[in-house]
Amino acid sequence: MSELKVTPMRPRTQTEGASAGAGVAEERDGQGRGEQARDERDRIDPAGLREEHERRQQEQQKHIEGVDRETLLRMLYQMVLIRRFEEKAAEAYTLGKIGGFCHLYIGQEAVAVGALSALRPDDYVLTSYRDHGHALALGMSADEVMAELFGRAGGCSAGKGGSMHLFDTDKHFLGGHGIVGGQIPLATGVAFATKYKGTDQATLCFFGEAAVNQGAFHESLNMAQLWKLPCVYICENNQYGMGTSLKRAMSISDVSQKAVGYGMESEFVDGMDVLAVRAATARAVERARKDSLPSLIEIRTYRFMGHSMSDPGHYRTRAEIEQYQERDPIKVFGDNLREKGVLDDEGLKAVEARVREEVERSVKFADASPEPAPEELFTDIYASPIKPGR
Ligand SMILES: Cc1ncc(C[n+]2csc(CCOP(=O)(O)OP(=O)(O)O)c2C)c(N)n1
Ligand SMILES: [Mg+2]
Repeated sequence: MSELKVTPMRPRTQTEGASAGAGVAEERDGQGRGEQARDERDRIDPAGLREEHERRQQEQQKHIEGVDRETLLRMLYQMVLIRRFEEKAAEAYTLGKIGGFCHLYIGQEAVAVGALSALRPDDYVLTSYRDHGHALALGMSADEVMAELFGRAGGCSAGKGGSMHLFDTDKHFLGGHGIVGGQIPLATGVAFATKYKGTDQATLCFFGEAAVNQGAFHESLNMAQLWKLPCVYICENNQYGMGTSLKRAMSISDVSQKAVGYGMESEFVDGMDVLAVRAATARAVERARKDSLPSLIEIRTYRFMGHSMSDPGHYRTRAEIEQYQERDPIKVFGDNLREKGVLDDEGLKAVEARVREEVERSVKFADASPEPAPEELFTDIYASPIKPGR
């Protein structure tokens, strides 16, 4: 169907069935015997996983040779920054410094960092509420992102958006959206606008796999292919929509196949390999820029933390999480960079130290930043703001 190569990662054998371990299947709401039998078939095979892990490790080492050192180190820095930033955000949340919802990206860092590394600064980016990683990977400062999480005036959305509504027009980052799938038609419209204006900008639209069953996704893909819009649709398939596993909610498990019905190019990528994500996105962005054509990329990933800060996690087992943590995208990349001599232990420690300093500083900045002033209540709400008292 396309010149893009699909690299299957044995999706159905390694993942969702893990919670069939002793006693856990009964805990899963609404599952019958048939489902449990399927879980048995899908049970994790540790030896197979290890073998695959090693194979992918070698694959990434080969990719490292084709990317310059500065880019590699920047990607590592961004991934570590996202991880440590979010660990700090989780701590601040439990201290009551962050209100409302807060969805962590830990485990998925390679997706935002790899994909956004393939963009030009004037390309557009839209994503869901799980947006801290994208904002940081786009170069937004940890200060303004942390202050936004704290609801402070120094935040990127002036403290009125919070965790789910990060935004930066200078960086062409158009949100941060709380409605599942809401950003998909918006991104389609942005791609339409750039095409109408005759620019060669690409638009990247990130969303979770649970958004794919929405009508808006299908309507958007249909229009994008029909009108040849330069939009790259990136499904971050972390395999769960809140507490519901993909296989309980979707009739097929390979999201990339959804493109077939619209005659659109598609690709399936390992989301634990930052360089594989970068390469696949670069191919799709080139298609958008040169040929004004859309693409769908399914990036198979995993979130190590709960859906949000209030997730009891009854729908999966610790064993399943640990299986994925073995393929932690930051550890894999760091190990490979060391193996290939791009940096040594000291270099890695220096990255951690720089990141820690940046994150600590962001908390101080957010703490010191004032609450938004009451008179700001009506600003930045509509393009033509309603004047108070009218
Ligand atoms: C239209 C709509 N329906 C339901 C919700 C509630 N909701 C918030 S997150 C979520 C799950 C989305 O999962 P997915 O798209 O896979 O993204 P992930 O959270 O895994 O990143 C749901 C159902 C919502 N915000 N918007
Ligand atoms: Mg999901």
